[in-house]
Amino acid sequence: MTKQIKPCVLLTGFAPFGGETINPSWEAVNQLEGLAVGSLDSHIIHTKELPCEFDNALSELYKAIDKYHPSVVLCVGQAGGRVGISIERVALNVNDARIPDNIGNQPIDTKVIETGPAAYFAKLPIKRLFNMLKNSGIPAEISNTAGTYVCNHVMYGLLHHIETQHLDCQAGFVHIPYLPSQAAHHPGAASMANEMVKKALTLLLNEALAHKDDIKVVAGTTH
Ligand code: PCA
Repeated sequence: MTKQIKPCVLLTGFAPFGGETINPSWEAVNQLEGLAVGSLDSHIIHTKELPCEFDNALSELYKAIDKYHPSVVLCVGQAGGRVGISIERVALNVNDARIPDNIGNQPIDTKVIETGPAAYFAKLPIKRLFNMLKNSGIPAEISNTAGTYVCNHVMYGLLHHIETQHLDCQAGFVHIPYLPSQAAHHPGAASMANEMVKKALTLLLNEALAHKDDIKVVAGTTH
């Protein structure tokens, strides 16, 4: 008899980087492990902390996807200075690191995947997700750049993996602001409390599970 695996979603966060001692993405994601989401609690949340390291972050992510066979993969990262939940529209096939990663690698103008296309769009109904967060009273925006550091690298690798492995899986990336305790050390920077980030992530997963198709609304884009 084959073992029945409960349908699941995979949420990832990152290790701290760039001199910070915490990463708000893992602080929130870690606390959602095992929670049920979706209509009638159809899916369970599995979580994974990714290292802030080029290449290694992707091999860890692929291992988790192989292990769980998730219906949705949502990767989350810190973008200090952004003002709300930043739903990423696109990942570029470029690594261009402003600072070294956590093991000292600093690729400049290299490709994420040598033979890959220039970009991939998120496989999520991003406008619908944006609208839903806004209507739930959570600051949000559509972002047109995930940067050129480890987060963009992970988003690109994730979407390339899903495309080339023909996985039936929704996938994308959101950047989140600093936690208030971090913003206290970055005068003028916006922040979002952990409770609100967790609520936003849960709402995003529910909405993605409920709808694959997008809607046409104006994006609150600043990036
Ligand atoms: N943010 C970085 C990498 C890890 C993270 O949380 C980025 O935006 O690339």
